[in-house]
Amino acid sequence: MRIDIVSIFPDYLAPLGLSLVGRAQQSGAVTVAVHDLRQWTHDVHRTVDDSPYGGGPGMVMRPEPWGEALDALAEPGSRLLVPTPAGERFSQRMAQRLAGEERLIVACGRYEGIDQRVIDHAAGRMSVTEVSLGDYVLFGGEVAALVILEAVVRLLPGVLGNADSLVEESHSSGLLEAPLYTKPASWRGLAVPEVLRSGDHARIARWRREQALLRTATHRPDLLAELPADALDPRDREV
Ligand code: 6GU
Repeated sequence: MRIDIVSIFPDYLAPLGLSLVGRAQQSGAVTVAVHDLRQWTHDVHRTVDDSPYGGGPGMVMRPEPWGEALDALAEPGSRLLVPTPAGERFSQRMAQRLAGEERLIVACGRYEGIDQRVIDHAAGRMSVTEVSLGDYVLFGGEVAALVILEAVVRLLPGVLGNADSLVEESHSSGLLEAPLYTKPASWRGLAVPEVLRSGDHARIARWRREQALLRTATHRPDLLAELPADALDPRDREV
């Protein structure tokens, strides 16, 4: 996968060179290029924003630099991602779909957002997804891009050593993951649940399923309500 990110704060994306996303770049699973939007400005002030038509607070990103950026970066098959609190809600399912793309371009807006014509024009030549992390407002799309790309890159083939951890983890089943424990068996007077040390794999699987259901009911009842009817078996309903 190739990912091009456009931002007026390219340094904000530096963490993509670190840790496991950095390693995924070294291994060739993904290529990430960060571009400064201002390279596509032509005035001496390298202007990227202006006041909104129709009035209102703040500034809006002008369309010209974005248009030139997308002219330079778009290839057949590119998908444009635009992080915005007005977008479709990001989810593990969206991460899985995005992990199947060949090329992503991420347009990180600042201020109140990007002139809508940039998105409308881009939609005439490529797939466009406006994506939101949740119901709160950030200063710009950069941190959202970090979140989205980390979720996508870890799903790419060869990035996670253990593919099983993708099957078991929170959200892949529609439920939150059960609590985890490691050594020591007793810590500050708190014991690891006995069942996990029993070696009885069927009992352990049952316990984890119960814990996942209880946690989901407590923390995210909305997820339980969304589960398809066949996702719960009769034993689940006893929990
Ligand atoms: Cl994707 N962008 C911005 N600027 N704010 C957000 C967001 C995205 N998701 C939630 N808040």
